[in-house]
Amino acid sequence: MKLSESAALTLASQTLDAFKIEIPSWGFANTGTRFGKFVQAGAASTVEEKFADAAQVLRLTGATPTLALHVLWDLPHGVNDVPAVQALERRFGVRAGSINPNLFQDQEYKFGSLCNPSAAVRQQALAHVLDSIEIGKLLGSRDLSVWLPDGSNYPGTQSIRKRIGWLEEALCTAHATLAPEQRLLIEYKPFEPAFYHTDIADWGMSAHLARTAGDQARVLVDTGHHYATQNIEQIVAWLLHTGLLGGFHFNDRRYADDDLTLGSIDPYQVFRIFHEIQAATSDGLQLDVAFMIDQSHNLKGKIEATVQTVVTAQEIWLKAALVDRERLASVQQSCDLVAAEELFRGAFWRDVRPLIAAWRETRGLPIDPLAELRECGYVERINRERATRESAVSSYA
Ligand code: RM4
Ligand code: MN
Ligand code: MN
Repeated sequence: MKLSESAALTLASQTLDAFKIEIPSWGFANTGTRFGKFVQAGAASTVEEKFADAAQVLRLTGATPTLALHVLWDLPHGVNDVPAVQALERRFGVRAGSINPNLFQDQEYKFGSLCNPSAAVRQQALAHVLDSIEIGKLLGSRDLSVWLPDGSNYPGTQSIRKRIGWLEEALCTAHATLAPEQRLLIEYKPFEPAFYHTDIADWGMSAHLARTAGDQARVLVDTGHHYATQNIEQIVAWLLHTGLLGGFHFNDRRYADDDLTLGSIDPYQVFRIFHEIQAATSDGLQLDVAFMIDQSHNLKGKIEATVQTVVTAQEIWLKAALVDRERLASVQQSCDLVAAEELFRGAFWRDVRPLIAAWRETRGLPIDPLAELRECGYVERINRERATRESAVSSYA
């Protein structure tokens, strides 16, 4: 049944009020490919600038109360940097979000971090993870997102099974130090930087490690970390069913881990993922899934790309909320394939922008966040102010 206009507006308001997505601090910094890095005058090079930019995105979209932090880039002195971050939280009205240990930049990690054959290097990596957990505790930030670059490039050069054992051991130790409200999210990725084997290559490996580590461990799905034809929403459905879905790193891709803007290549895939989550909620599953963005804006303006991403997420989340699930369940049950597909596609094709504009108006948000960003002069201002200092390029390719 098609909703009346006023029922759709009410549903839109409830849906959008509840929708929050975390933005990454590194999305505001200069990054690039492993070839040229094209620096932007207004790119953030300090954690203060990242918080300032995040506050703009929150002001424009109303949906991004937290900022994901990468320990090495944002808290280079570990727990000692916590008071400074807390001051920024207060000053900019943005909270610290997930904490991301960095296990891929130090020279010691050439042959791996938590899976390195050297016990000393494994210890160093574990100590960094434990520090990151401590940072999370002090900041009151719930999720620790662990991504490892570990793997090998050539067959026969490493014992894959020994490395599994080392990883299990490290994650169990890390899990034991979590505060009761903290979670350990384990991210997988099929390849890159390793090109023969990656120690946590897919969701099955993450799921096993999460179960082994303990009750507070979950799987983190980065949408860019799959082979090209993989059915990501099916993985999501399995993780929902098994209670192991902890969160997402959203981005889009055409080839590999491209870190392009969410929904820029395949918005229908985002819709299908969002549908699985909302269907699970309406089926009564208790979910606690963190929505995070993990993108690298190499060519687009960084704040502009972040705002565009959040707006796209709001649009697609609302489309998924407009699926008539009761009717869908009935046509699924009777195997009326075309009716089911048309109902599903119909929600995807619906232009929800007027509904979102109406919601923004009632919440005192700019009706067109991208236009407001252009008009408010913030980007020009930071381009001027930040142009004078040495431009820092993050090593993140
Ligand atoms: C990895 C992975 C991690 C991210 C790093 C920078 O590919 O997606 O989540 O923190 O890149
Ligand atoms: Mn990621
Ligand atoms: Mn990635």
